[in-house]
Amino acid sequence: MTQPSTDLHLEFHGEQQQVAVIRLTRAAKRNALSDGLILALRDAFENLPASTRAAVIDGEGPHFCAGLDLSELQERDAGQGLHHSRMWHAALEHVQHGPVPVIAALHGAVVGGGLELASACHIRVADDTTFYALPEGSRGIFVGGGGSVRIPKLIGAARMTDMMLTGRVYNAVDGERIGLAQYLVPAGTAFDKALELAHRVAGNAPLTNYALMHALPRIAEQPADQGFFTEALMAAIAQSAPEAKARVTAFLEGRANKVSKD
Ligand code: 1HE
Repeated sequence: MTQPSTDLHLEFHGEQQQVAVIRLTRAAKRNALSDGLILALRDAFENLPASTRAAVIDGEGPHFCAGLDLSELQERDAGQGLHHSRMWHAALEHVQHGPVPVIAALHGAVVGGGLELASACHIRVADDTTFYALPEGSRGIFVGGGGSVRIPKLIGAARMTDMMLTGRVYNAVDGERIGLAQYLVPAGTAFDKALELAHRVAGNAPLTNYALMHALPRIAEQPADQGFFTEALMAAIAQSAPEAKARVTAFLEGRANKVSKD
């Protein structure tokens, strides 16, 4: 484990401390992701207590995250660049395939590596001030934090190519329209909405959340025949859990909420 970073704040919400809030606290540098901050993020996800059921990531100050700390970019040769990118991959793997679903609360700049971080999360909530860009294209570099794998899954390779070739910036409304965020909320309310969603997610059966984080993305990559088979295995495992049986019984006995459009 690396040294605790003063640029990352961790707190817990809820009676059982079931929701972790992980906040980038480097506002003076627009939450730019230094090596130390990326490693701290990895460690935070690796060491979440067993009581944690969902997490929120947000950023202090007017911007979610300005991406890679460009002041650390200068002195790397090719080999070091390769290892640096793999370090980001390992850290964001802990976000995407860590212990719990992660909800990103977005506002202001969500750019470069900031968008790579957001795209490793399971749900993105953006407020009206949010804007998205991949300035790597104009800086003469390439994405290195998993963006070329994850971002096309959200918006398609054509839109990502356009963002990098032309420096196109998407505003909050268009970002939600193309799939960069699933929720669009008034300015200043992304964190509250993300926290509300995290509490709902935390209330799910753990195996359902596990299936959505670990089985669904793999099934989506599989040929249909294999996908159907993996789905059947996951369905059988999830429904055999005592918690699933208890929840279904509660509904049948009128003790659980109905689906409602309000
Ligand atoms: C930084 C960084 C950074 C700000 N690295 N120091 N990312 C970018 O190319 C985006 C670069 N940043 C910006 O375009 C703007 O800073 C923002 C739109 C995010 C915010 O603008 P603003 O006017 O609110 O802030 P600012 O005055 O530009 O920045 C405040 C300070 O943060 C300033 O330092 P100061 O010492 O002069 O106060 C900036 O230098 C500093 N700062 N962004 C380092 N990114 C795994 S590969 C990923 C590859 C990438 O992410 S490339 C894209 C990098």
